[in-house]
Amino acid sequence: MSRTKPLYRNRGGGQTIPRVAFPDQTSLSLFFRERSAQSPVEETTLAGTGPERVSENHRFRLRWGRSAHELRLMLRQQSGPPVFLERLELRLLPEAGSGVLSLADGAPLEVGFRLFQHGYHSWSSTMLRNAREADVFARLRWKHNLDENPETPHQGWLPFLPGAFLARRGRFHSEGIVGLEQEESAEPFRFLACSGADGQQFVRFRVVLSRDGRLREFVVIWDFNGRRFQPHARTALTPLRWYSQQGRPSARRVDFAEVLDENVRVLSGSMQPRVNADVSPVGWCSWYYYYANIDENKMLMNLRVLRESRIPLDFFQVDDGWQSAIGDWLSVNDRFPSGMPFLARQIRESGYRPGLWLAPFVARPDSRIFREEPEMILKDARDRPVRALYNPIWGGWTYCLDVTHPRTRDYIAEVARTHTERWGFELLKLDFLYAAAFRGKYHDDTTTGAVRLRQALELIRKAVPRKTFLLGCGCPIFPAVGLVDGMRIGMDTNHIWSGNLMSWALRDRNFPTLRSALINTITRSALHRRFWLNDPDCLMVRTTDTSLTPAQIQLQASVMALAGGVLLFSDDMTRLDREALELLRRTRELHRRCGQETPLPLGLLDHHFPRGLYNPAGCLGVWNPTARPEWVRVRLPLRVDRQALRQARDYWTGRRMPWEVFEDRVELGLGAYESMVAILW
Ligand code: 9PG
Repeated sequence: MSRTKPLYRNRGGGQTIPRVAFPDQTSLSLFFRERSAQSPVEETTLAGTGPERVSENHRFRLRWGRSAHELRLMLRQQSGPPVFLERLELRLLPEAGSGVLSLADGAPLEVGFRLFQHGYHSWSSTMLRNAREADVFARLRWKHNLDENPETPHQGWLPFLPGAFLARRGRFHSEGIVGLEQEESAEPFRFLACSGADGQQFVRFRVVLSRDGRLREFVVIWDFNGRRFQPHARTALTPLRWYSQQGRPSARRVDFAEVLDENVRVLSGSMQPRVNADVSPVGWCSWYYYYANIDENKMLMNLRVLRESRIPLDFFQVDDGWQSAIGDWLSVNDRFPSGMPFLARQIRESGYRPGLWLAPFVARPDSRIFREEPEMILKDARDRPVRALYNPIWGGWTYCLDVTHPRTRDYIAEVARTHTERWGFELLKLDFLYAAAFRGKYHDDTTTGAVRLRQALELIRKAVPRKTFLLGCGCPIFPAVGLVDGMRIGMDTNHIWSGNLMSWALRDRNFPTLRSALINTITRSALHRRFWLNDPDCLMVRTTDTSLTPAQIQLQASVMALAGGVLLFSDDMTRLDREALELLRRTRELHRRCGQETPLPLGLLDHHFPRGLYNPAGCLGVWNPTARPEWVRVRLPLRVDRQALRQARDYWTGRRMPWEVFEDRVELGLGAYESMVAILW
């Protein structure tokens, strides 16, 4: 049972005014293609009010089902030939009626408000944005498609022009979840909208803010991804849950994180998430020290040191580098001469559950399946293989599979069965899953990206034993709920703190850095134990081969332990000194305590890197993630006992917390990258 209590509710209490009037103050447009998936996009308006809207010039009918906080839509094509659906756009009309999402109502114009922008998949950045920022994506199209939604308009792709001129400020897309907050007025306003998990379309939100902080545009977009739609067919649109509140629920400033937390908790009640583990598992992963340079001997050496260290672990996971080619998951390369069943047995005999990495929906041209089974490879309209990514480590372009083709489905199921039942792996890290949602000429052209991904994951889930731990990675968020046990919720970590020349040149907000990985770990806390167990990516404590400072390493350990998700070590265990091993041990101890709860970010929309995280197991972390000393102010959740705060000690040093405790916050001075974890009881 979660100990997280709702702080206030939308109904009752008299303080809350519903501000969004669905469906009356909205306009609706359907975008589709008539003759083929390549013909021009047409737009039709769905007119009318009340429970039904009908298209003006074509033959669509849309029914509304709505309760206080949920919107359900059903689309039907009345007659005519098949069409290819692109998207449905629902636009809130700020000017219609009284104050529908008119955020600047009564607020001074210069007061900006804040946006909670949620990313499309595991690696996509999730954080605060404000009206003066631009929605900056990587310059290169393929990089955008790698870790953002390829269907979301990509601004500023021209490589030689400074992006700031191209990317308009204040114009954002948020994927699956969006939050808006305007706090600086007499009547603070909060709005949150969230996609349901069982939907057939990805939902995204387009939000346009003017420089002075007013809301200019708010659009909900259901993405049909070009799917074919038959006459008389019906389709349910992904349900939308929303929450809005204006006025002060109590004298104290409520953190937006609490609104998000409460709503994701309610939403997850209508799903069947796989949250079975009492305490989130701990393990070792080969990637962040060895990358693809692994071999049997290195794996056995690490096993031995881990065993001798006596740090209790659940999983030992072999990452990328064992397979004979990307796409050929049934054969190993010659660096694993004794084969994978042997390695799995060695891992089990050391007392750990064996884990294995694979990227089941992509293939490289040098793989057997690419050469011999062309029907398994997804093609575009001009019959060229569809690129999933460019990975220099693998040798370059890597392509998508047609996951709807029966031959591909048989192969994927056979791979999943072989790895688990025949080879003996109990955890599969399924990577680059976003590829199943790419566009192309699919064998089944009635599927959307969200449906293809969900069906492909269902196939794997059904093929493996019930206890198998499936860890999603590079995976769009919503379709995976209920199918994976764990999910990476941030970009790859790294042994650098922040961006380098390359990330700057690419203007890449998802570039793998420790800073970015920790931001997502904090900002996506609400998903943990609601949708699955969050995986913040690996903890690295080495003091050589790293440019991280001891303070940054401790900050990493503080955030990862408090986050309570899957905790994976990823160092060469044979090279860690005593102090580093001791840090692993202590982090694991803290995690044991925090690993049963959903943590709460503190000041989620106060900074891009929120300054604190509260774990209901009685631990409250605060940090300064900057290179200069900082006076840190952290908002407190209602349920934290103020007396306990005054007496708390720092987990790392055992010293009394040097903070000043106020009614609604704590304040303290912290050095560069300094972090503390207060133990409250
Ligand atoms: C294995 C890795 C690790 C890691 C995953 C994922 O664009 N790229 O070339 C690219 C390479 C690696 C990557 C993401 C993108 O990381 O997140 O934990 O398993 O694959 O290859």
